[in-house]
Amino acid sequence: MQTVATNKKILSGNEAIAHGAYAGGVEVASAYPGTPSTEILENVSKFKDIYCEWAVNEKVGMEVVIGASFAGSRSLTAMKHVGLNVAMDPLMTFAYLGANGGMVVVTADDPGMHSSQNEQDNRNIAKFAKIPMLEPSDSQDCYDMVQAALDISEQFKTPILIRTTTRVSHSSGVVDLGSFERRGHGDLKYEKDISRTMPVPLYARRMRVALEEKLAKLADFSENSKLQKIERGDDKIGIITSGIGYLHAREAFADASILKLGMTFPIPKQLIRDFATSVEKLYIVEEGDPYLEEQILAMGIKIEQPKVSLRIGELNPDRLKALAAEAYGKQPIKPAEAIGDLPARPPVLCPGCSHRGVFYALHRLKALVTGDIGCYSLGAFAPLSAMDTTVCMGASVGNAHGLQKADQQGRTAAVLGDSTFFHSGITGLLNVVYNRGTSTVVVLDNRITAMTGHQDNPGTGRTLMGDETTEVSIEAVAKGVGVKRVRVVDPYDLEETYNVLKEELDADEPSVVICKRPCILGGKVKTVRQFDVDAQICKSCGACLKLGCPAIELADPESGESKRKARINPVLCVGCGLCAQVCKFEAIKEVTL
Ligand SMILES: Cc1ncc(C[n+]2csc(CCOP(=O)(O)OP(=O)(O)O)c2C)c(N)n1
Ligand code: SF4
Ligand code: SF4
Repeated sequence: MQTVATNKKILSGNEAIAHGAYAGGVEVASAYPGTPSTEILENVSKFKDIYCEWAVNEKVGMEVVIGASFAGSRSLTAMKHVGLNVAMDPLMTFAYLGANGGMVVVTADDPGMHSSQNEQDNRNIAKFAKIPMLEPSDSQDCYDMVQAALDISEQFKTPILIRTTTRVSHSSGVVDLGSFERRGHGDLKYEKDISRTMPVPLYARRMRVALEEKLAKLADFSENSKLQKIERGDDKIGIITSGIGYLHAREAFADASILKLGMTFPIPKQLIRDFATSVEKLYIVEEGDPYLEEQILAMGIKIEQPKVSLRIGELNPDRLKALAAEAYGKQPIKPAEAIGDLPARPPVLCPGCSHRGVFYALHRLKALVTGDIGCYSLGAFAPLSAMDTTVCMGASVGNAHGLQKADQQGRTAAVLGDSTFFHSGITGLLNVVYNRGTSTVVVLDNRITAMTGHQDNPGTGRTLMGDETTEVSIEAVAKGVGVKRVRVVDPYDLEETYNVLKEELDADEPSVVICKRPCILGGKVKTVRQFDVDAQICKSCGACLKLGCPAIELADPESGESKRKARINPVLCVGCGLCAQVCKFEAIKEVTL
């Protein structure tokens, strides 16, 4: 047992989850990064007595913590909402097997899609997977609920889900860490009992029945749990809410009575019934799907159906104030005016980004590009305009293979990053080789997981805990799964990149082109060069602008020239030299620093 001083700290929800995991005795944590969950593991890694790791994908992360739970250790995995889709296969069956050591799964949902390809409410997954779920509203809840969740998990022998949303994950608040002793390992250990760990039909059918019995017990627990709180106001309006909805409802409906549900699966039916009968009008405030609403309606309870819909996007005070105005029969609130006259700035790859040259070449090759998820998704936008599709992590490879098998004519390339390749690109590639495909897979190997904030991955040679490890070679993996044509190019060399891509796209067998250059922001690149445009030579042809480098601009209109010439912003230029390679007139030259 290790004693930690009593203290209060300002913590984001994600930091508070990490602190809760520490206090609650988590011994193993494994996760794959994804906004808004990434900082959970980054903060867990600060507690040296927790073993933690970046898993190659969420499914593996889930499997690792299941293994730790088998061993009797407390464990935690965290992921963004779409990550839970990847991890569903082991989770669904682990619900049958049940936890030994407490096992928490955090799903960080992203209403409003700040940094995600879809909006999905993973509260539905708790119900679907038949595992209990807690929903924190703020950082204090995050801290407390991780510890409560670990206890519930062990008490009921079940994995447990904690659902946060972007605001809960990223907002900071004061957390009272209390006076605690980090919980030790406890008495649980691995004990061989295949009737609990092997869901062959004989045992799985029994487990299925036991699971329903467990859910009934969890429903009783939910009914009487301190996680459910009633704040009595007047009895004219009652609100049932959870998660961030509670904070917004508290602000907008200052006088109302509120039932804040901390445990939202199973829901406490009797508590809800009693609360509903204690108020005149009942509203449900929840971010995302009508998850609570549908279950409460199914109980035959009357709920107000306001005109103001909360379904799509993030909740915010304005939306809740509009709902409150409607509920109290007041004038509708005018939505806040959008700030005008700000120039629209499309998202762009950083100056000197190693992905730029590849997209420039693919555009010139008129390739259909099945893309993937990473910084390189930005290759879809003008002027590069070189990506056609994005579905989910790793899908680029299967998508390209499908297009080819459906006889799509012309050049097709699957483009994905190094982290995405290790996450789920490898299996797609294996499928191409096995099924006699001819796809070209382009791996944009910038030696880091850039988009989520530069986390290590199997290609970087370093673990989350800072240890050196085997640096997995993408080239060797590609050859290992049976690809004969594997090429490595420097994407800063436009001619080489173009020629190699052309050859491989035209080849009638599977190929992999690894475009290798570290991310300019990864800390591994030292900027020592800079380029400038000689205005005397520049013919205003605009060729350099087609690279979409934010450092290249047009001279001011008042410069007096009939055509605006290109110029380079020295603050932004990092000297990749791509623009000098595309200028036919040699107007762009390296300058001495
Ligand atoms: C299933 C899933 N997990 C996590 C994410 C979050 N995510 C978006 S891009 C990305 C990794 C990108 O890294 P990499 O492929 O190396 O490309 P880079 O950003 O470095 O160009 C991650 C983890 C996601 N979108 N989907
Ligand atoms: S962070 Fe790195 S990979 Fe992402 S756009 Fe910038 S340079 Fe490119
Ligand atoms: S050298 Fe050219 S392309 Fe590269 S960062 Fe500078 S301006 Fe942009």
